[in-house]
Parts: sequence; structure tokens; C-alpha cells
Amino acid sequence: MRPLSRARRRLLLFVAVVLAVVGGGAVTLAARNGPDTPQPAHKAHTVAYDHYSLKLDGDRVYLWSAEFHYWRLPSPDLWLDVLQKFKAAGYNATSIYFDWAYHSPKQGVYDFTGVRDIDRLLDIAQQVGIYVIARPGPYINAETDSGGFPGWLTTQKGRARSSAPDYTAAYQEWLRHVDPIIARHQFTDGTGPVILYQIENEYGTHTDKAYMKDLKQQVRADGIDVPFTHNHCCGASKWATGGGSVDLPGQDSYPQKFNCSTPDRWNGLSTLPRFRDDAPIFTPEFQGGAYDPWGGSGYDKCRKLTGPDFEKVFYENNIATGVTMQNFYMTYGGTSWGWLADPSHVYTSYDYGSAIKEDRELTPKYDEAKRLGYLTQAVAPLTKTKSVSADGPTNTDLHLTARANPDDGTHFYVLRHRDATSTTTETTHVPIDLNAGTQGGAKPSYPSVPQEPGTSIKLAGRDSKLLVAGYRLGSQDLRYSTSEIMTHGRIGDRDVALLYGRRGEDGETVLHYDAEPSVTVMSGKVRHVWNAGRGDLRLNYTHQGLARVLVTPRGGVPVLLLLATDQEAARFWRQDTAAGPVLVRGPELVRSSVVQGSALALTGDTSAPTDLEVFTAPSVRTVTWNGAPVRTAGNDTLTGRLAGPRPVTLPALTGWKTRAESPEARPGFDDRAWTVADHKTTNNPTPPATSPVLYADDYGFHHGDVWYRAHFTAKGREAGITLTAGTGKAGVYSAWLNGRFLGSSGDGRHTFAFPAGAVAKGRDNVLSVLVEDMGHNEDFDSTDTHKEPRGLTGAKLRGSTAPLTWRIQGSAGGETLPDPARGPFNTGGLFGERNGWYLPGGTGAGWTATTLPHRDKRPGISWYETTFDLSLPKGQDVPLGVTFTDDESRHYRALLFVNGWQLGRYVNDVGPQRSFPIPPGILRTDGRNTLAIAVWNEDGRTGGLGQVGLRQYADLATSLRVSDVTAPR
Ligand code: IPT
Repeated sequence: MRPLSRARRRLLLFVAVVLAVVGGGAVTLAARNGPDTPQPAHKAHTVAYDHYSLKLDGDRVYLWSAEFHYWRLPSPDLWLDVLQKFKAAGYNATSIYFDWAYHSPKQGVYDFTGVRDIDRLLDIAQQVGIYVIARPGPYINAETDSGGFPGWLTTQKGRARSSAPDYTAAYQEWLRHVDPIIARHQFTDGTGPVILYQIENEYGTHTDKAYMKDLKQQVRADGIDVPFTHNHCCGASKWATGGGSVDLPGQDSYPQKFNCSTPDRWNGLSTLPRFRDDAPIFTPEFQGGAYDPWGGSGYDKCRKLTGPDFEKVFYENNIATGVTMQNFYMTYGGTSWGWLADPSHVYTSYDYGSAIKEDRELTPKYDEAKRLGYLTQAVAPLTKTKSVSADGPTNTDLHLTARANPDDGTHFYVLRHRDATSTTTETTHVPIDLNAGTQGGAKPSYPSVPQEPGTSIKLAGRDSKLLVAGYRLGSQDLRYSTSEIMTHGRIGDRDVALLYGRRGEDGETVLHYDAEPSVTVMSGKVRHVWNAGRGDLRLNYTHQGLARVLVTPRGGVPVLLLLATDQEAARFWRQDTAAGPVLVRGPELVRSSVVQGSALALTGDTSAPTDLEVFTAPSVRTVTWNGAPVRTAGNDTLTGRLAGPRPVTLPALTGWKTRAESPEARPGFDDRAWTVADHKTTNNPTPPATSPVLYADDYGFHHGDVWYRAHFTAKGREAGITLTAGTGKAGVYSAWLNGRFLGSSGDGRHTFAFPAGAVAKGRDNVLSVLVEDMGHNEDFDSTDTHKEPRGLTGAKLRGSTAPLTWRIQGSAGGETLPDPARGPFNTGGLFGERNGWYLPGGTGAGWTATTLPHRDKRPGISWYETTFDLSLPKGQDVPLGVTFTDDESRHYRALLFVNGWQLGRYVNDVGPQRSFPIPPGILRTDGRNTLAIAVWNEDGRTGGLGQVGLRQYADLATSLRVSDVTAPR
């Protein structure tokens, strides 16, 4: 990936667009584009594929990709953090959904600045050196509001995800805005990381071929020339052949499903399908974690359900079945901040139990993904393999598959339990026959591996092994190893190979030489025997810490074998520099490395003082870490010591003040500026229960809480009101008559009785209702489920036919945002939100000092606010969050604003989320922070606010620098 100047990029973009528009159709980049798409013009760089793998500029690539959603991390400098962490783990690509709704508050209005600056995002990807699979929908699902459709789209008449004219005009508008930005960053132009572009999302039921065809046409016309992909979930249409088909169709797969409450319950393996013979097996989304709903069991359990053992068994099974393109959903999930969450599946956290936590901490799942990812990037023959036959393992409870590269004869064996869910411990021997599936001369075979008496291959519980055999490992001939290869490379004048197994397990590695090499065991216990007849050097050992063996063949290139436990192996970082590969052992993370002359500049993170060891070319003599020189010793590898972070003390949150609001509930409140809700008709497929139509979206209020006020002249016999409301899961609404609290409900339909004496006969009465809109549903089946009405859907007085006249007020400005930097999802229609109480210093008079916990019996909304100062040590990444603690039987919920950004929706009696990470950038790590919390007391008895405190999740010394995200006051 070569960086080009902006001007040159613009020129290339212009040429690309012109060529695409005139439809020159010179040369096909990819094998096919579907019969109905204009062919892209010929470009300097190529993205192509065949039966086996993706090819970039003609080179086969194993796609090992990590899903990331920038819109779930509103702090652009942290995009660099996440993408560096992906790259450091061996992912060579990231798959990114672009959320239409995040960029478009109103039809015709688009914002790609600040936390929405995707140009910057793609620049960062290029800088990090990671490819991008762009997935701009238009529909994305993703457990986000409306599956990514903007609020304004919920009021369209035509069915979404079809060829309906109004929907077509809308998505074309989105694509015309987003595509040119993506187009500037295409690999094919030599200007960027984008290698693939997904059309639609899991579009399998109620499909419309013309729509798919139009989408492709539009995207090509917008200047996109990389191959099109599609992720098939279920239903009939796979978009593999025929009208509307894409270049690279793939199958999404979530084998563990999403019930995190039983994290030890595994489902069996399945084999991913090959949709077309001319395309590789691709999984655009393979399970990397699981989402968790309101009242769910929490992400720690999701991380267990999809833990390192799951990754190993399932991802290796994908390799065993010939998959060469794997993307993991999610690898970093992030935060559905504001009102981004879809109500049915998730709460604020989108941690997803992923390899990287919401607060950006690395987990043991990251280590496992890294061990596997490094293998896919280091062992090139994996990109072209065929299934070959293999005899079974001696233990028939185990299962062995074999594949071979038809060109160079490298063999790959995957050993697992026959029943992949089994938790038993098994030992076995396996046959390795290097002739299987290859032509030509007789290759050796080993009928029973391991050969050393008294040793075996062990599968202790849920595990599998991917064994490489008959492999040209650098300059060595690896006959086989029962240890797994993590990575290897030519470093200076020798090969270095890192192999691993679980602690205490036997390992046997056999290398072939014409003559007996010299063997030096530098550390650890490693036995070696030379078989002159076969020319085999056999090494036997037990995986324990880190053993090192130097094998020096006569007249050949030596190899340093690093024989590690899996945990020890995960402490190694591979970086590819101008001076060749470098291995770094010790730090928590290595982010980057540059060799200049004899100096190696490393950047990364430490969580404690750490030994550093660098395996690099002898020409490298000095090392810097995060810009500071490291005093190094040693003439084989360079060793030194790295400092850890300084400890951090957090301020206690004190100095709280509180103020009640909800003036909307009082009869004298002036609602004349509110929108009159008097529509008699709606485009919505759900007919209203009563007239007028009260759906919040129909009046331009798409996110967050909505107030209604209905006036009526009472006849005197009014006994109550029956309300129907659409809140989405776990939502609530509260009602008042003439200022008297009637109660709250979370049910779709509820009758509120009017207390005796509350109705003023013959006079104006005011009903006030506050409805929470938890977000719009997804539209998974293309049946317009995102249009399910939100807000009040009907209202009927009991005992009276007096007409009600309605006004509605949601977020200030509706679709015209007063605070575009924080965007459409940040605030709803609470009084304090409409009047800027959520902003730093935005509160005015009328507050009283309080302490937490604070008990409050007043129904409706009260705000709590405090400030705190941070001065975290420079050069440290200290992920922090805000934690709520209270008795779960108290019925209140809260919106958490940090410096004006809504980063948490807390529901005390539903949960499960009680701790809310606040990304630095939003959080001022060196300065004053404002916390504002809007509490909704639901029952007028158990309100108030429990303990609220800061929580520190980790402490790292780092090269990462984060600037403050700016937004107007
Ligand atoms: C699949 C979606 O494509 C993705 O957007 C997300 O919703 C994911 O699942 C679950 O987190 S849909 C699933 C039914 C395979």
C-alpha cells in the first residue's frame, strides 16, 4: 500500500469515475461481477480471486479480518488504537459497517466530520497497513437502531430494501455521499486499503433482484471498482449467480448463537458452504462474540461462550474445511452510545464478548486470535489447499482432516474431538503421509506420530490442533511438528520459528537434512535424535515456558526454534519492517516498528515493568521504545527492560447537585411552541389505534424520549385514559393529569385511572405523557419492522367522548440538529435535554446540593450533576468508566452524559449493565469533566440515584495519544 498525495488521489478518482461512468469495460478485475453490472475499468492494482483464495496484485492472501464499527467509538484517535491492535494480532483486514443513520439526521443532510470523519478512518487504516472490507449497507442490521436506516426513512411509504421509488431515491442519496469517500481509498488505485465492498446485508428473504442490480449499478457509477461481496444468512437468495449476484458471496455463521446465560453449552460444528466454484469459501461474519439484551447475563459470559477454546476449535475447523477468507464479528464491539442501540437485542454496551473489550483491553481471546492469525499470515501454502484423504487417529473419539497444497505439497492436519463439544481429555497418535494428494516422487510417511515412545498428542478438553507437515519453513524442511506453528521468518542470517502447545503437553518436531546438523539447546529441556537413514532430526520436549534450540545445518541456514506454551507464545509480537521481520517478546502490545539504519524504533504498551527481548537482524544495534532509548544487552537477541505505567488515583465523585424538571407535566406549562399532532393519515404500515396519528416519527422525532400533551374539555365523567404505546423492549411511559401523577407502565397498553377530583369539569384539562423510545427494530426480513411505531400509538378516555387535541415534543429541532457534532442519537426530548442541561456548564439556577445515594419520591425527571478533574499521567492509557450501584428493586432509569455526550442508558431494575466505559477524547484526561445524569423516577416512590463512581479498568504506559473530541458547548 503506497501512500499517494491528495492531489494525485483526486486525479485518479476523477479518472476512475469518468471511466466507470462511460463504462469503458476495458479489463475485468475480478472473475465476475454478475451479469448485470457495468465492468470496472482497468486499474494499476488488482483485487481478484479464484477457487482457492483472494489475490491482491496477483499474490494469494489468507483473509483474516476483524469487524469494527467506528460509529461505536466516538473518539477518532481511538480508531488508530483499535486498528493497531487488530494489525498487531495478525489481522490483515478489518470489516467496517458504515451506518447511514449516523451520518444523516434529515433527508438530504449528511455529515462526515468529527466523529463521523470516515475519510480520516480510511486514512488511519492505510497508515496502519490493514485492508478494509467496506459495508455501507444501505441496510446493515448490526443491532443498531433501524438496522442503520435513518429515522426519517421510517416514514416512507415504500417498502425498504425493495425497488420502491421513495426508498430508491433515499438510498441513492446515501450511496452518492458515502461511495465517493470510500472510492478515494481503494486498493485498486494504489491509494488505499479498501479491497472489497459489500452490497446489502444478509438479504435473503423478501428479496428484490432489481434492487440488488440497481445497488450494484449505483455503486459502480459512484466510482467503486473493487469486487462486490454479500453475506448470506438464511433464506433463499445467496446472490451467487443470476440477476443481482455479487462477485464474492459468503456465508455468515454464528454457531454458538446468542444465549450467554449458558456459556459452557456448545453447539456442534458445521461446514461453511462454497457458493461458487470460481470463488473461495468466504465467511463475511463468523462468530467472534455475542450480543446481550436488556436484562441479559452480561458480556463476561458472552466472552466465555465464545472463548479462546471456541475460537480455536471453530476457526481451525474453518481452515480444515478450506475457508481462506474469515471475518470475525465482532473483534472490537464498542458502545452503542446515545440511542444507537436497537431495543430488542442490546443495551448501551456493544462489548459483544469480543477479543478486545469495550474499554479496549486485550483479552485471552485476543491471544488465541493472534496465535491463529499469525499462522494464516506466515504459512503461505494455506492459501491454496485441497482436501486429501487421511487415515484416522488411533483414538477413535478424535477426528482428523487433512488438506494439501497441490503445488508445493504442504500438508495441514486438523485434529479435534469427533464431537466438537466434548470436554474429555484424549491422547492419540496420528498418521502423516506426505504423499497424500500430491504427485511426483515418493515422499516420506510417518504411520504413527509422535514417534518417541511414551509420548502422544493430547487434546485436553475443548481443543484442536492444526499441524503443518511437509512444509518448506524458510530454508528448512519441516517434516512435521505436533506443536502448532505461530509464526516464522528469516531474521538476519537465520530462520526463527515460534511453535507452541499447551503447558505440559508433549511436542515432537522433525526437520529433514541431508547431513546431521549441529544442535544447541540454549534453554529448556529438549531431546534430539538424528535418524541418518531418513535424514531426520527429531526433537522431543514437553511444552513448558519457553525452550530455545538452535539447529545449524552444514553449509545451510540455521534455524532458531522457539518452543513455547500457548501463553508464552502470545507474549511474542511480530512486526514486518524494511529490515525484515522482527519478533518482540514481553510487552502487553507492540503497535509499530520502524528500522532506520541500525536503529529499531518500537512503540507499544506495558501494564507493568517488563522484560523486553528483540529478535532482529544483526544490523540492528539500538532500540527505542515509545521514543526513549532502551539500554540493551546481549549479542544474540537484544534484551532490555521497559518501564510500566505510574499508578493512578481517581477522584471520588462528590459535590453533586440536583434539580427536578418535568414542567411539561404541570397544567400551566406553555406548550404552544410544540408541534401540533393532528395527522389523520400515515405512511406507516401499522394503522393507528385512534385518531389523530401520534407516532413520534411522523412528527420528525426519531430518537429518545418524547413528551405529549393532550388538552380536553372535561364532561365530568372521565374515569381514566387507556394509552397504547410503542417503546421497544424495556421501555416505559409515565402519565399525569393536570399535574397529578397517574403512574407508569412498560406494557403496550395500559389504562391509567383518574384519581377522584382530578378532572376539572367543563374546563381545560391537560394530560401529559412522557414516552421512552428505546429505538427502532431492525428490518432483518425486509418486512419494514423498523417502522413499528414509536411513541403513543393510541389514546382513549374512559367514560367520555370528549375530543383530545394533541401536541408533541421530542428532541429539540427534530431532524434539524442543534448539536450536529454530537449528532442525531445524542439527545431526546427531556426538558433538560432541550435546554442544554446535559452540556458542561449548561445548567443555570435552581439546583440544590445533594449527596449520593439520594432518595427521591417525586415522579418524572430529575437531574444530577457534578464535575471532576483528571490529570492522568502523560503517555498512559487509563480506560475509565462510570459505575452505578444501587438496590435493583428501585424503579428508575438514567441517561449518563459525560461532557455532553450520552454514553450510557442505565435501567436500575433491568440491567445488566452497571458500568459504562467513557472513551478518552470524550473524557478529558487532563482537565475538567462534567457528569450530568437525567433520572426518570418511574413509580414516585423508589426514585433517586444510587452510588455513582469512577472505575478504572486498566492502566497502560503507551505511545497512543488521544486528543480531545471537540463539540460546541
Ligand atoms: C448478522 C448481521 O449481519 C449482523 O449485522 C449482526 O446483526 C449479527 O448478525 C449479529 O450480531 S444476522 C445473524 C442472524 C446471523
